[in-house]
Amino acid sequence: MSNAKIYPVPAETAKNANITREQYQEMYRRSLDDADNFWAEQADERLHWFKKWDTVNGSDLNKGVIKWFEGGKINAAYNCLDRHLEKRGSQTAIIWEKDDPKADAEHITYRDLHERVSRFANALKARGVKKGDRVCIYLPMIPEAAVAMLACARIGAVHSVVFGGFSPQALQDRVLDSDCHVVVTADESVRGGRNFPLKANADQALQKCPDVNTVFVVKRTGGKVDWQEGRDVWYHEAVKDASADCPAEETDAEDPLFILYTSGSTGKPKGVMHTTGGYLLGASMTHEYVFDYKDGEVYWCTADVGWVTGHTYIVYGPLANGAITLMFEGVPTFPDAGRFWDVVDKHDVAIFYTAPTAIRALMGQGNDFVTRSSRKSLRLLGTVGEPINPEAWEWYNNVVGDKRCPIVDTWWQTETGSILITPLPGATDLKPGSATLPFFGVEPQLVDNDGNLLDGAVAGNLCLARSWPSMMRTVYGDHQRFIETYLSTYKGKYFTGDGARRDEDGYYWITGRVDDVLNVSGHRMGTAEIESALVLHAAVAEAAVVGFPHDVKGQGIYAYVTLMSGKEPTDELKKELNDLIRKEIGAIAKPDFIQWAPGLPKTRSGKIMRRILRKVACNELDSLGDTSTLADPSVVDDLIEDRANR
Ligand code: 6R9
Repeated sequence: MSNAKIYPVPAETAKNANITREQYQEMYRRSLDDADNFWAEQADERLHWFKKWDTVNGSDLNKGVIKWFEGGKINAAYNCLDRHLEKRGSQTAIIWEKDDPKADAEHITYRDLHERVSRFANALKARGVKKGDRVCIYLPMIPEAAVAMLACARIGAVHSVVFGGFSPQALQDRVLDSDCHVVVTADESVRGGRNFPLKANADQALQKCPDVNTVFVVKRTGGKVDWQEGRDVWYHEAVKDASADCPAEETDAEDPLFILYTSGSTGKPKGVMHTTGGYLLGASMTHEYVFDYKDGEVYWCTADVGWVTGHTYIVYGPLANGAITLMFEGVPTFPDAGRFWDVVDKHDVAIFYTAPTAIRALMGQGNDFVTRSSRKSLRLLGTVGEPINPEAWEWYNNVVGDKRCPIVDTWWQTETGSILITPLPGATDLKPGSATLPFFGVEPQLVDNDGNLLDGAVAGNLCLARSWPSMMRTVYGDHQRFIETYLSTYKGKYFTGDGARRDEDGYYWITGRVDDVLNVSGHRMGTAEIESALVLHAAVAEAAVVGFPHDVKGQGIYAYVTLMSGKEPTDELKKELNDLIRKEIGAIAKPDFIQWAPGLPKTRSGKIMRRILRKVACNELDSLGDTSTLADPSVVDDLIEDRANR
């Protein structure tokens, strides 16, 4: 895109930037050419170590070994709390903006947070949680989510946060896969003025989890809950009885910090495992440099803590840097589509980080919801989760940012732990729709399908040629799957699953997934997961799910369903299938379209030709491509005839 519009770094931003253009170039070169020293200096400067490491980088992508700062002793909660107490104990750490716009926000200081974390850490210990044990956190966007994460980190336990919007079945799968014996939940969650029965979901999920011996329940609404004596414990009672003194465990840099499940192209969601030292370094460094964070500023990332963005950019990154992080319980459209900007004014937010899907949805509601607010505190905007179309970028820039706030379009993944391709506001000229340039230590490469390295301005499969500190270490319980999924497609490189284009300025333009992963409103889902849910229905013989472009959600979900012979395709059945998906995965995975397909296009060897199904779902009938290898080409005509979204 040689004709792409360029937005130079504003002079004001350049003048005060944490990283200038010259610094970026110098540091980037050094991060590749003198990597061990570069990372050792960063780790030394930004983190507190009980004991320094023996080896900076012990990774070998060919062998599937990823290790950073091995032998170092460190604690993530100590870095996010204790070391700030002297200088900023009475500074706000977390601003909690509740769902109800009229409710007072809660300001939690670093000292308060330290105490809350220590108490809950002791409460966990009192229920037998030890270093290395997994603890499942199934909470809404309330401060206790951050407290519970940090309490685990404090004692060396491994948290596994499950998004509060996931179904009981999805929760059960995750609790079992990581063998959690303790779950932290709330009576109800509150979103958009409505209450949702979180504890009831957890109860249902845990019916088949006999090893769960403790469920801590945060009282959020006071709604009625069932109670299992012996297992269930009120959070507020547990912390009241616990001591506020809990020394931080001296964990190894390579001890696990958390597991977070994410969807891949095949099978069940994978437990992506991150360890302590490298992850925290990536989180802290990117938070300061990418968001150009200055002491005392209010920083707001709108993600849910159930996703990696919430982990790294609501909790670990900002708190490691002693920042003020805003946590929002509600939704962008309640009580109306101006809520984000009202909250920005209410708390003088300087840095605002959200997803393109939210921007597109709000853009569709008109400018008045934005312009009624002042937004004068805003200094920097960010996006994450999916490619942003230039139109949405321009609106974000012109209307939300009043043309004075640089936008950082940040590319990264659950697996990468922290931002890898991104502008730095004081160093990088922007092009709408491009995530621009690699962060320090990141060596992106584009390869063709045979793995040949592509040079210059070209499109290809996005790989990373070397390990970086916050990279995932393994798939929990299945290291072979880690190697096969990420390190085997292109030997010696990490394969992202994304396609990208590099332009003549070396800027990267992420084009989206090249595998069978969908990105719906920034949520990752495997087509295989949705298909597995559909075929659980007794009337369904076979199902194939593909994505199609969707104006607001980025991608929509299109399901082709073949029924057992003799079964009637009815609206009632469609509803049952939707309910089934809601039950198995969650409402976010509900298809936009279900098409009854008497047959699916298959090769003679029985492989479903998804390429064709995608074309039909996208209404791109002129470019179906070669159908000659189909066992029965007439199947395609039937599909076209009956398509659901023309
Ligand atoms: C952080 C996060 C990862 C996938 C990734 C890619 C897409 C994320 C993007 C982006 C274009 C960006 N993605 N950021 N695509 N531009 N700035 O979202 O993690 O949920 O694991 O999703 O999201 O396709 O591979 P995760």
